Amino acid sequence: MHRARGSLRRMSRAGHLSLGPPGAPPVSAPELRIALPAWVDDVVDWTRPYPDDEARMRLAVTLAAENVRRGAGGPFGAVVVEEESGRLVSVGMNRVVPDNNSMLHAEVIAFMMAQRRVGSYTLGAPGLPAHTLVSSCEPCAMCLGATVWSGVRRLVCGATREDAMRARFDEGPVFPESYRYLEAKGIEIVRGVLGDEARAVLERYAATGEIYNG
Ligand code: AZG
Ligand code: ZN
Repeated sequence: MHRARGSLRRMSRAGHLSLGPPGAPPVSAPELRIALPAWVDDVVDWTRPYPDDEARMRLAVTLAAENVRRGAGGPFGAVVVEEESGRLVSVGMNRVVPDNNSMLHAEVIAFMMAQRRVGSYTLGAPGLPAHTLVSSCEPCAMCLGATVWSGVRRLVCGATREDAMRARFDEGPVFPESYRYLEAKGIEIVRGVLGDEARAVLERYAATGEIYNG
């Protein structure tokens, strides 16, 4: 391919995105594909119900731990379940580094997959059952915002924001008022479920892994 000197023309590994110089229109129609890694199906049992917060959190922490063990991303996992039935709707794990995408936090992936699956941009759409997000760590600023618009009715957290910051992650501007805002919207918040196990994954990653937003 001819490359003009100083041009920012680039082709992604998948060949989807080609950018010209700043200000120029894209050379081809951009496309972004977000996929879960194949190992997810070795770790996740999609057929069983996850009836309580501990069972749900165990899966979120397992996803985080496997992500670290396989060198597949940051030490965060998340799941979306139907609150009443315990049916598993989606899972997510941090994919920032392998996919070169700062948005791909575990919670965001779980929300996107869940909304695709139910066929609605909100999990709170009329006629849908109530949904819960279970995250191995309290959400960062981006994911807490995403939680508001996801349509979930409950948020269940494992490790704390302080645990993540101790592992050198910058979790952004999250304040007690941020949580009060969610509660005022009718979202129930539960903290500290399997907190020790979730923190241990953060600590393991901090010893060796790349801190991409510290
Ligand atoms: C993060 N915090 C949470 N909660 N989840 C992720 O995927 C993150 N990535 N960086 N900080
Ligand atoms: Zn986040």
